[in-house]
Amino acid sequence: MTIQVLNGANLGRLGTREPEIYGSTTYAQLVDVLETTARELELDVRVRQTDDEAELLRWIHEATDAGDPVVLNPASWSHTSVALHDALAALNTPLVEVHISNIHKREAFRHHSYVSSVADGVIAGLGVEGYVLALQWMSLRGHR
Ligand code: CA2
Repeated sequence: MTIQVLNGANLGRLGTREPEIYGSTTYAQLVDVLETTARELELDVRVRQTDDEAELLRWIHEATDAGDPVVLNPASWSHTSVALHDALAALNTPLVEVHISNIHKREAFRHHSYVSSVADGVIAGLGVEGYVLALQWMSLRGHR
């Protein structure tokens, strides 16, 4: 079983602008941190990012078929995508939604997420450490 850490639109640009909102960690550094954390927790993880919503849907279908847990930062698709909600509703493994920023402290259009109602848990506003916490929860729950 592999924990799929999936990242949506524009997160590959992390660390290049808006450090006051998203911090200064680059996407490559985030991948490094998560791979190191996974080794320490003896978890098998795969970290990916896409700017293509269809590709993200495909990865979720693959995780569903493989029975893989998912840590997901859906980025802007959180606020727009019923297709993402529908794909995730079919996932029969743990799902943690992660947002680097606290979406509830920001513009009103970010306050609703189509993902939260099908997630086991939501972490928002704790920076990139939110992903580490999600992996720790997976480990505590024995999802490895
Ligand atoms: O806080 C989060 O993690 C978000 O999911 C990030 C999304 C945003 O649309 C959500 O409302 C909240 C934005 C991802 C774009 O990230 C960038 C970061 C730095 C530079 C460019 C893009």
